[in-house]
Amino acid sequence: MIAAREVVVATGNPGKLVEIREILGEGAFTLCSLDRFPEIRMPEEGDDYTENAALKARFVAKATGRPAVGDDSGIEVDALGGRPGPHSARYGGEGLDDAGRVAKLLGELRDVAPAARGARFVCVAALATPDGEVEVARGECPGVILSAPRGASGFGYDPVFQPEGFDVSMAELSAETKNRISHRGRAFVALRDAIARAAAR
Ligand code: ITT
Repeated sequence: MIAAREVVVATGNPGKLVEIREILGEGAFTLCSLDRFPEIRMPEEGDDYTENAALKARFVAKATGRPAVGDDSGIEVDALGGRPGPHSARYGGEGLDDAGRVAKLLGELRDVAPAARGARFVCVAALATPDGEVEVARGECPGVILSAPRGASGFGYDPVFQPEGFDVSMAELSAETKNRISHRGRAFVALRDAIARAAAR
C-alpha cells in the first residue's frame, strides 16, 4: 500500500535516488523508491532528455497510481561534439561500469589540451501525475574534464568532472555542495513546488 502524499522516484540508478532524496528533502510529501514495486521494468530510452525523463515519470505514475519524478541526464563533452549526452549511461556499450566509462572517456580525450576540455552535466527532471500530466525542468552544470579520476563521492563521471569555480572534482565535493551546484540540484529544486502540489491532490 502506498500512503497519500507519497511520490515515487522513477529511477533504477542508486546514485540518482540518493541525490534526489537529499535535494527534495521531506516535508509536504515523502519519497519512495522503485524497490517497493519490483514488477516495474523501466521503459527503453531514446535520444532526447526531455522525452526520456517524461517517459520514465509518466510510466511509473501510471503503474503506481501516484505522482512520480524521474530524470534523464548526461554529460556533454565539447571536444566530442556534445557526446555522449543522453547516451551517457550506455557510452562504450552495455559491458562497462562507471569506471570503464570514465576510462573510455579519458582515452577519447587523451590528446585534447586542457583549454579544450570543456563539458557540462545536463539534467531534465520530470514530474508526472497518474492522469498523464507532465511538468519538466532543466538544469546544467558547466565544467571541464580532468586528465585522471579524483575522489570517491557521487557516481558516474563525477571523478573526472571539475565544476566551474572549483579546483576539485565533483567526486571530491560534499554531497551538500554537489547538490547545490549540480544539474540535478537545479532541475529538481525548480520542480519542488509542483511536486508538493501534485502530492497534495
Ligand atoms: P535511470 O534511467 O533508471 O534513472 P540511468 O543511469 O540509466 O538511470 P540516464 O539514462 O539518465 O539514467 O543516464 C544518466 C547517466 O549520465 C548516468 O548513468 C551517469 O553515467 C551520467 N550522469 C548523470 N548525472 C550524473 C552525475 O550527477 N554525476 C555523474 N554522472 C552522471
